[in-house]
Amino acid sequence: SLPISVRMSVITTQKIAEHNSRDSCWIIVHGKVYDVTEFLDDHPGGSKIILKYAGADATEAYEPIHPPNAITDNLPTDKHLGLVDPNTVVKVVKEVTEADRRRQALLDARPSLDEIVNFHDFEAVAKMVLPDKAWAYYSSASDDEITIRENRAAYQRVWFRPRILRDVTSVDWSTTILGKKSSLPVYISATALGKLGHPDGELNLTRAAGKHGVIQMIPTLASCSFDEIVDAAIPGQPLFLQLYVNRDREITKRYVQHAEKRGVSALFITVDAPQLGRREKDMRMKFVGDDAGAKVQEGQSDVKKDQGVARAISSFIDPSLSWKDIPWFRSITNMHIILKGVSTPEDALLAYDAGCQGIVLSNHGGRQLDTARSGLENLIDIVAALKTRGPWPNPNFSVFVDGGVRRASDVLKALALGASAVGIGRGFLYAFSSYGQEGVEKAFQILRVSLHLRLPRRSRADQKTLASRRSSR
Ligand code: 173
Repeated sequence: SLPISVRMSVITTQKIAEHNSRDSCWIIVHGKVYDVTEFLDDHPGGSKIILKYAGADATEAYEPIHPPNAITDNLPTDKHLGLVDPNTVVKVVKEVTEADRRRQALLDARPSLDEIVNFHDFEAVAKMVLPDKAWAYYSSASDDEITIRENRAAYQRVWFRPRILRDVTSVDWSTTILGKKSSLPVYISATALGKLGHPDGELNLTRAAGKHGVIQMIPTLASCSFDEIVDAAIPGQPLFLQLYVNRDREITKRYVQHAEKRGVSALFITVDAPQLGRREKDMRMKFVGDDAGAKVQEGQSDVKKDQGVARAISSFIDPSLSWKDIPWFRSITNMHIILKGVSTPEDALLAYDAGCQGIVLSNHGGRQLDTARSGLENLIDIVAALKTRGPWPNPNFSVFVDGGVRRASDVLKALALGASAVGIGRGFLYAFSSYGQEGVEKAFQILRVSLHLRLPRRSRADQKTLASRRSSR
């Protein structure tokens, strides 16, 4: 076959602009032209948003909430019409809106990174600088948001009984997570739609993680494509993958096998979201902004009004997923298989007996079943149940916890109660939403210094000099 560049036709913007209606709707995404007429009613986010860009360039609206390959993968190839003729593109200077100006002012008013001392500070800055829709999506939890609060409260109800007189001159918290080295007993848990928070999206995490020896779990619903994220990793940087299982198992199979080929070593299958929780903060955002009020009054039937960002893009997730599917996953991949979203000893034992390599005690950051118990509390019963099956800690079965972890002391509590490592999602998300990659690096540093780890960069000689200076003072 001919190379793509020869086969692709070149289309003028004038021609594209003629296809600006429901009867014939062409759009431009990343310099390519697509006929989406027949796709309009299948678009998970509704047809109205596409029609807004009919005959024009939709890239800017498309970008934050779709991975680059979403359109190429979902649209039949005969609807890929060709390339925009660059000679016909009129460069429009992007109008700076009032909202843009307000956002820039908020970014300018951020405290300097030096002033950030804990994870709560990142959250406060993120709330201040994020666009309303992004904040609503990231921070929302289901129903009355009781579980998300409980996730924090659970850590605050656990008290230390510290042992004394142990030599703690050198402390080493580095560990192995599913056979991969990690500088901390913490990994970056998957969170969707990173570009709502920062133009580089998930790459902020990948780059910071590579630099600091932390493991990132790549989300299925990242804003960046899977390959962009893997390409941003340094050689040998360990990566895990979070998986939402598609109704079309062939798509899932291709995705999983591609990930394995690219070196991902563990698959975290999300099992607590067969249907998405009602996140009311996110849902209300449908009605906020430009034309929202009008839409309600018109009785618009096109946009499903009970949808927030998450629901709009989650229709591919298979609610029929069950224990019967686990052997199939084992048959398509050699990656470690971990079930993410386990809450009971019964299910922990089922996962163990099904041959999984681990579980994450998680309630999806309080975003799924409200009043589900915290992972930390569930940990106690679950570890007790697993001890009946074999040695503990079990080298072949890891138990992770996520939800509400904001401090190094939280990490220690989870480890003391039997967790192999803990996941942090929103904490790192807020760090890059407010300060990009540097924010994530600062977040790692906050954990490190709170665990009283020496910074790795200082040489031994430097440390001796420092020590003698201190003692001569
Ligand atoms: O918690 C979430 O928002 C989430 O997991 C999700 C699920 C489907 C689509 C987008 C995000």
